[in-house]
Amino acid sequence: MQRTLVLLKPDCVQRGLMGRIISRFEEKGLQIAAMKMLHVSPSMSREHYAEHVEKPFYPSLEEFITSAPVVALAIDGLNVIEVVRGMLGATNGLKAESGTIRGDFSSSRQMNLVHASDSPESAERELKIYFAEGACDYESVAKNFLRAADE
Ligand code: FUP
Repeated sequence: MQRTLVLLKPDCVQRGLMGRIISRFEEKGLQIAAMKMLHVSPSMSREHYAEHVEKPFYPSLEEFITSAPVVALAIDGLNVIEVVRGMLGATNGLKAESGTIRGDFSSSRQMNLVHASDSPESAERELKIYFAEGACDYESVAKNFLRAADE
């Protein structure tokens, strides 16, 4: 089992797409372990996007991510980091395949609706930023109908 950090970004909140996108994770059989709405502060943005802080597009990215609330989720599942990245599609909504979240709902590189951790190391780091208090461990009653016991 793995845990990943997902952020529904300000464009997702403002466009009223939160429910539809959370549903896709639930429908896939992934387990939501934590969820909250918050404003990302400039210092949280710098921590989250540490690898991008020196890049020319960073000021605009910070302005966007702090412009309205986001919804942070911790999501559990088998191989969930790769699975969720696949569900999101390519970074640029114009290039993301149809059937992916960005491919279906975004036509922008910056306003691509959802962030998800891209590696176990990123997930550990990002989960600490948004869920320092931890998440909820619980057993899914549907689990025996989501996968075989040896999967
Ligand atoms: P991703 O891992 O798909 O979220 O994408 P990146 O880590 O490459 O980029 C982080 C965020 O910066 C993305 F949401 C898109 C944004 N970005 C820009 O706004 N402009 C750019 O030129 C590149 C990325």
